[in-house]
Amino acid sequence: MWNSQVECLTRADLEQLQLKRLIQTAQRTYERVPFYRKAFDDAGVHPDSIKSLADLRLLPFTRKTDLREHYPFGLFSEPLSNVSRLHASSGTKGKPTVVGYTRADIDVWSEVVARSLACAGSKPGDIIHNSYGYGLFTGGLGLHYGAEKLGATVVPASGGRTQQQILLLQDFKARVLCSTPSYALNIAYTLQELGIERDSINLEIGIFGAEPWTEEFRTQIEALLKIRALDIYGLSEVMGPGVSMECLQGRNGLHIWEDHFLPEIIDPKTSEPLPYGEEGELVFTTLTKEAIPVLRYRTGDISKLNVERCTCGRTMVRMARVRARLDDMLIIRGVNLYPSEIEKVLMQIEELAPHYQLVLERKKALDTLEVQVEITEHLLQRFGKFEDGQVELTSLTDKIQVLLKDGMGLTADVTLLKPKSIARSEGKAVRVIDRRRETN
Ligand code: DLL
Repeated sequence: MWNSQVECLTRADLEQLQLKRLIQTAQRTYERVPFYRKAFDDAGVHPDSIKSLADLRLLPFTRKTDLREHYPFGLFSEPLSNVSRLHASSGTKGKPTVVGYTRADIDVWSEVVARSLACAGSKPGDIIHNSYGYGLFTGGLGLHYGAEKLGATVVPASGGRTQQQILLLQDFKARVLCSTPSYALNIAYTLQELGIERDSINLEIGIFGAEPWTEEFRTQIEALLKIRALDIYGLSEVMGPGVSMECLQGRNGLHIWEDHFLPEIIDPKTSEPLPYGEEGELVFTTLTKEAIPVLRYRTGDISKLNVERCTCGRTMVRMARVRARLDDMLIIRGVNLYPSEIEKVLMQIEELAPHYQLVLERKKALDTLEVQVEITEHLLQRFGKFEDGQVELTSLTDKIQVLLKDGMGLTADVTLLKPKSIARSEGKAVRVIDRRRETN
């Protein structure tokens, strides 16, 4: 364990620390950020009203739109002269969201990432190959600083140029791979395509996150790369990677570093807090952030919390693997579902490769879904040419349609593709192509 004193605090001591820090954060935001002062005043609340952790529910929520509306630095609680780093989202849905870090914020971030790496079984002296993108995205630099703090040797590979990355994996003999799960799969498939033996690389542990992935996806990556794959979670608005991490011993939920991030689960419709064990929207209040503290930030991620003691000895609450993002929910002819539910079905079919995309269109006011998925190289070899396998491919298509219909009541078109038809991920995979606006 990187910091057992903190990671194994009694719940009572932890809650005392959280309360002290919550009050400080409320004061900081009230005194320094006009947006929060107004929100407090509008709700008739003052930081002095906070007497216990339960009073958290008095505080205002923060949403992604609030960051956008105060672009770029309107929610900062420090002058830029005290901000040593900026990160930003790609801004595909409008203005990017910008976050900043003081020197102390970077230290805390490195600490929680070092804890996360150790939690996954990494240790000082490890060679850590970091394929998260470097740049405005928090993945690359976030993992990098934490790995250095741990005392590891970091290979700052970033995303892309996969063949070169494989060469580095072979020659530098990294034990730990940090990447999105979809990029790890890309590496695994590229190894196969190049005819490179798995045993020419030294990987033992994968630290995968930044996008939703299913247990079935984990099984595939672990089998192909012969590693233990662990889930890391985080978001830029709260810090970046390292808000929570699955432990090697328990592998049943991700420990939230609660001395820095105070979690809640709320009902997304009523905004009311839900008890431990119930699924809802994950909300975080930062407890130590200086540059841009956030109160009750609504992540849009669906999860639940488990406060039972973990076999690893850590007392920090665990969040369930993020099932999906609220805004990723698809409504297809009255059926509500998330991409991960389709992924689960596809991953169980032996003849399919784990490369898929979901294409949404709107035809005569009805939403339609086309599931595009690649067949395995192995199946293709059975026919020789894709075109020669029509009979088998038709029956496979029917089988998938029945599984989707029986499993989730979903009527979808299924298109089978040759291996390598879908663009390989180099960072966060694009699973859904939404053409509903164009086709309406
Ligand atoms: O993705 C930070 C990160 C980098 C996490 C590297 C882990 C590893 P953002 O770009 O701000 O930050 O995206 C945050 O990504 O709200 C989730 O929807 C999703 N996400 C992150 N980690 C996971 C995960 C980084 N382990 C958004 N499982 C979050 C599922 C995840 N979704």
